[in-house]
Amino acid sequence: MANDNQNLEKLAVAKAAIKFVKNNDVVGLGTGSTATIAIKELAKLMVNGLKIIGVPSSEATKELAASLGIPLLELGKVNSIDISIDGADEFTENFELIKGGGGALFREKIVASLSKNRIIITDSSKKVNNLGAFKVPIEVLPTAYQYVVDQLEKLEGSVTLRYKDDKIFITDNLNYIVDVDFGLIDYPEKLGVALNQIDGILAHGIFIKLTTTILMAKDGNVITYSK
Ligand code: ABF
Repeated sequence: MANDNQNLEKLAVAKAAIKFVKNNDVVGLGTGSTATIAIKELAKLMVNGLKIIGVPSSEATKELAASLGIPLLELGKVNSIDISIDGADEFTENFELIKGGGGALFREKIVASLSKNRIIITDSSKKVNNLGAFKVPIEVLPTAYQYVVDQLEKLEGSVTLRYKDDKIFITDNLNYIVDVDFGLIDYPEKLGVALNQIDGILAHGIFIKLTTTILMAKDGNVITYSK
């Protein structure tokens, strides 16, 4: 559970992120605790007249947004998003991210890919020189599980099937998540390409060239990294 200071940091970056949202924007709504705060702040602006349409990146976000009265579009029926606001598990100053700690990486990646402007909201604990301390979440089709594990091990990954409450974690898309330790990743784009070649992987949590702005809370300030 985040402490008060962490919640204040999340609120600060959330408030900074929603300043980028314009009236009548189609807004990609991220997943995770920081994105949740941003969604609640967006709902407050709607009370003051902001008009947006949301595109949720998970069932949890869909339920939250619906409960706040945010009009929603179904991700599968959207061909363009004006701005998306989402969290991350790790990021570098080269705008390389690891996402998927919350298990929503596939839809998050589709939302980001559809977005003209992509805002990542984080805190200083997520900033790293090299990705990899956080294991790479990978969404795997259950029917391909053992094959994918073998291929990941050939890439020198140490594979852990994700569980939740003593049961295998099942994503919104009815797949498994494996968390893979590749050690510190010197060439994340190259690893991402290799992962994309493995049949049975729906998506991996290495996000490259999918971010335009990173907002990082640090010591009461918001630091902006922009491309
Ligand atoms: C989501 O934000 C996930 O990709 C990532 O795991 C999570 C980070 O969550 P939090 O903001 O709670 O740290 O986009």
